[in-house]
Amino acid sequence: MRLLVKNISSLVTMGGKNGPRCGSEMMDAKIIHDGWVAVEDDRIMSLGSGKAPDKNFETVIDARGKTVTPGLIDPHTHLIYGGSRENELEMKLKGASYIDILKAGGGILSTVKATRAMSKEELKQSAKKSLLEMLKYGTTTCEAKSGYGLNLKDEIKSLEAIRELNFEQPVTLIPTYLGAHAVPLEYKNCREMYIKEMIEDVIPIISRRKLAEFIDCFCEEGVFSIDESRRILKAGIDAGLKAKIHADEMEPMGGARLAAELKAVSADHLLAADEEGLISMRDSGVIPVLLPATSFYLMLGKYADARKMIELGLPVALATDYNPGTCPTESLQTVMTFACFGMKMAPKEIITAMTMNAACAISRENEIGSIEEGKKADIVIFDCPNLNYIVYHFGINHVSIVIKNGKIVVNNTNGGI
Ligand code: IZC
Ligand code: ZN
Repeated sequence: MRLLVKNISSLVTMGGKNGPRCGSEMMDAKIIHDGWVAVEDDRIMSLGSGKAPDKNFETVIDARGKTVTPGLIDPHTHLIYGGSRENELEMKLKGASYIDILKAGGGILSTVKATRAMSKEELKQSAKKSLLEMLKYGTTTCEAKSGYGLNLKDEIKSLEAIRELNFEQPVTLIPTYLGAHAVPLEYKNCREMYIKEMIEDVIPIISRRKLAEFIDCFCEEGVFSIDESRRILKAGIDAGLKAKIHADEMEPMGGARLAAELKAVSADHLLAADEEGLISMRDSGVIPVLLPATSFYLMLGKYADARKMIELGLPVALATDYNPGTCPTESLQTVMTFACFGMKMAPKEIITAMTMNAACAISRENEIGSIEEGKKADIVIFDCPNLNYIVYHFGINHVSIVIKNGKIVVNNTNGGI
């Protein structure tokens, strides 16, 4: 199957090294004007500017007036869960904090109850709806965490759901084990036993069955301490998993430094990270994954300091944090709004953070994250004349066409391509 996208007003290739784009490099999105991209089967065959090749293509898309980018990559989602938490809204408006609600047995723990009550099939059906939504907004790959089972059986159920979903719908999923998301109620008075069971029983099984590629830990005041997080993540690393960490979101815990010490692939959130922690991340090659839609939704009145991270030379990535409590949105276009107007990131930095740097945050930079010869043909066509326009005109879906593995999977043009 051969497909051609031609007459592209603005082709954002992200070409160059398959690796993190650090600091000022994030402004270099390698944009081609009047471009074209040729696809063969699931790969990008060639690209250029000016006159497109006129070989026999089965499908030709005219992208005049449009902007084309690599498929968006969401490197932090809590995809697999049961129920929803709109009941917490009024408590929040009255001033209850996220941690207050969790300590009262709500928050994550109420989602755990709903998730345990659902079968794997039910969880998959629910996640499929979200994945279709992601795809419509331009996401072609996402990381997906477990973390609402919090026992061997239900964590495995969640990770198996992720594995199976990879074959049942177009979005590529990267599985992460997040048993250290909260201490489940039944271990409330013996948290050490829960940690020991994760380390001695659950992690070895998940690793042996190759159910996860990453291990993550919610390192936060009132959830898991630095020492506990270190033990859990180390156990995962020793078992062959790569590390991610929810770090320094609300309280400055030293999560950024721990990520550097463990050579984690990413440290996520980082609102309260100090400069020393950020520098240690930079020097150890840890990707900061920022989640500004969550900061907005938690009404924190502040965002992670993206400008400082870029100034320090870090390769910032962006994600939704899609989850039922602190960020119920699948849309990376929504995240663009908060990245720009909350964190003052420029559109070129934002697209770098949602493509190449996001690919690095899930160790997929050799396969996806840019439009270059030989890469997977994951491509989004936005009905916008240039990149700035996507961010500028906010609150709507700009996607015209999504191509995944060389196939059109979303088409909002009424068939008139
Ligand atoms: O369900 O509250 N922050 N984990 C860490 C979450 C948010 C998800 C949730
Ligand atoms: Zn999260």
